Amino acid sequence: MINQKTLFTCALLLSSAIGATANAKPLLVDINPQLDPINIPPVLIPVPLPEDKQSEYEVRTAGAHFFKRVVSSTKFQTTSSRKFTDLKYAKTRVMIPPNSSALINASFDAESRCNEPGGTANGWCEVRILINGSEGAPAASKYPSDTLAFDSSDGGNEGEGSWESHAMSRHQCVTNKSDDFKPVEIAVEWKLTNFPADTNPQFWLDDWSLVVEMAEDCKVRKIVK
Ligand SMILES: [Ca+2]
Ligand SMILES: [Ca+2]
Repeated sequence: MINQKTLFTCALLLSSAIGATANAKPLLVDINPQLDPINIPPVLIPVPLPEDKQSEYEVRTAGAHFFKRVVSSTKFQTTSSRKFTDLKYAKTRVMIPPNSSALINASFDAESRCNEPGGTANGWCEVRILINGSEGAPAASKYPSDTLAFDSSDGGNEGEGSWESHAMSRHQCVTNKSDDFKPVEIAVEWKLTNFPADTNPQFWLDDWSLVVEMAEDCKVRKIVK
């Protein structure tokens, strides 16, 4: 789906940044899978650690599904925003029953185009799904610069006719400890990432669907090394 999305890692010495001893082991950090490693000089880049440590992986388990909603559109939208903004109409609200928890599963698929006329930047077009105010797991956008490329411009090789079909899903346990139903909003946001400021890339989405499901009694386990 993303031809140039090649994972690479950079050995990063953080001893001075975090006050560790000179004997501290180098920390391996994914600095940017979307960038072409051929064009990046092999230097140590001072990537700040996120406030809360990333899990190696996470497991969410629930029982039977008890709810499903599908929001969809056949009308295209475009954005040139470099900051996350709402994908119009791709938003809905569900209700968590009193004194319960639910696994909320949100899936999004669309016809997509991500292009920069005349440009050669290794930019990408990013989507995130907010569940109850924060990005559902895997929360890729929470840990820049290794964020999710829903689509990419392929270094300028994508054009006005580069329509493709892409998909993603996000998940979250939401607990309602009250005696009333708890409203929870699910919203799709989109933006352009890593394009130079003086360029005019465009992100197109069309024929999209947002599928929201809930399953009863959610438990989450985060595995951190
Ligand atoms: Ca259409
Ligand atoms: Ca593409």
